[in-house]
Amino acid sequence: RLLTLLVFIVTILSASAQQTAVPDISIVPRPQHLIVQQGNFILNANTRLYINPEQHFLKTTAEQLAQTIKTATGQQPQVLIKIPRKRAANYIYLSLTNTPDTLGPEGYSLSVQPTKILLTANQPAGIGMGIQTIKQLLPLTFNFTSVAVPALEITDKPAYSWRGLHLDVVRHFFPVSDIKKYIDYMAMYKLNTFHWHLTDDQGWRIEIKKYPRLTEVGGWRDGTIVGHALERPQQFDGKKYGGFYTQDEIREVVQYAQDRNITIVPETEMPGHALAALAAYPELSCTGGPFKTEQAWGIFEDVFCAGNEQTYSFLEDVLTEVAALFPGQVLHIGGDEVPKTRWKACPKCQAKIASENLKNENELHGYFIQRIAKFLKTKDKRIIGWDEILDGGIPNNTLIMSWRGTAGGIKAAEQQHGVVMTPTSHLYFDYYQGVQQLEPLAFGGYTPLSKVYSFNPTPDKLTPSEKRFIVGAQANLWTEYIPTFEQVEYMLFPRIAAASEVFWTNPANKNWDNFTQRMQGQYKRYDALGINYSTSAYQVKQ
Ligand code: TNX
Repeated sequence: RLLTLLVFIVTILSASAQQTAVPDISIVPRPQHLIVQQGNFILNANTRLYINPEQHFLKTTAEQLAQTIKTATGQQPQVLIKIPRKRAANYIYLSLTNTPDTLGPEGYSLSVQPTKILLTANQPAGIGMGIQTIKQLLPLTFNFTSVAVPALEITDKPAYSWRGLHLDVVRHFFPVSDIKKYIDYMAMYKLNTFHWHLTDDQGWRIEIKKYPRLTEVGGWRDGTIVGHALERPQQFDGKKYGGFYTQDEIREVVQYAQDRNITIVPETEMPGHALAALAAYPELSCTGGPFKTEQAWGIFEDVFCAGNEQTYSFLEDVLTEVAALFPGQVLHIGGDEVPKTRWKACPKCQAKIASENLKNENELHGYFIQRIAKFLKTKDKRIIGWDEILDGGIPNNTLIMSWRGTAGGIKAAEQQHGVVMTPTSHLYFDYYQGVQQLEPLAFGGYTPLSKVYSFNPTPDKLTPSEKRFIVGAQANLWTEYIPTFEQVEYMLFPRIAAASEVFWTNPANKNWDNFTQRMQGQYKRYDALGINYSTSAYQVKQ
């Protein structure tokens, strides 16, 4: 008793002597409903963290919150697996509930009261999303013994179910530690789909047990790409460059993402952008090669040979391994930028066109994609492809990634295919975000923060029933001009924040001025996290 009293007095004294952090409310993406109330919840070393004992699976997520609390208060609460006592105070309680069941798979409701913080959701992913909101209510610096979290009520859920971010690890390679950071950044902004671009002309980055040469040969090239290597020979260093992920590493990343409610959609490019694979196995081309893993970027005429049966058995083997590694239901099979030059000149391709009653090489492209889709269906997977695949006809249940503007997506929705909008015009983060002369070399194009923010994934011209086929949107980060992870961060931040609001927040709640105000709080967080963000949105116009 005496001891308790003593502890109590010491706590009171130290609390009054030390600083209390009062974070501002600058949540991004903006929640659907937010009401700020009187008072604060005081988070300190006495704060308890509970999860519902019937929901053990919330433990991993709760531990992530415990770690953030440690960063804020210096003390990491233990996760207690029980219901808090009725009269308990100063606790956080996470639990799933079916009432109200209007929150959907990722929605949550957060109630911060002076005595407790209650986070409820219908499904575990909702708890994960709510925790991201709590994190944004806490400071990111040490040395506060307590934090005053403003009392508030939030009910929140996403506008779109596919909130994607893509990373090209081919043009430049990033190790697992960087990929995990990338995933953390996605989680921070409630993004849920990581499109991992793993194969292309300039490299093959995923270990395939049956075809070791894919990474032994295709994983490496003779020099780094800085822009057009061939146009800028002075920047071409001629040093062996590359890398790949082992299957163990892939599994590790998949688990890491899963713990943060992120699904990975791996991309295995076909039939184009395939030179790394052809360098390893030239017999899969129309001409027989030889080939080298490409050093420049571009569109190349040598692609997988669609007339060669070996191509299909090879790709089926590869996709069997890929399908086993990634538990998500969707696999990306590329399909973009496929020159038909080789197929035109290839007797086997012409024979295939005749035997399958196809009209031309475009239909052969369609045949190719459909055959792969059919195979993947036997593995219980559905495909997504770049909008070019619409041209050759696609099976039901195929998703379209509309990158050449929104036209492909509109066409796909009209044909009742699911659509992810990712137009170069608004969501290409390899493009400049400020005045070109003041920016580091980038791909071209111009996608400033305000333009990203202004995007509406659902085109007005669609009918209400067609609109339902827009499953979401995604930002893409191609890395031809991005050799380091520091540069990845620069291209990503703060545009990722604008994109998250496009994907999560209802259009009626979006407001540019309000967003830029909240961004001031976000920039402080980037500083605390040591993120290399761009301030180009604040450039003085020349
Ligand atoms: C087009 S987007 C490509 C990529 C490039 C990108 C650069 C797409 C499906 N294909 O191969 O990296 O432009 O912005």
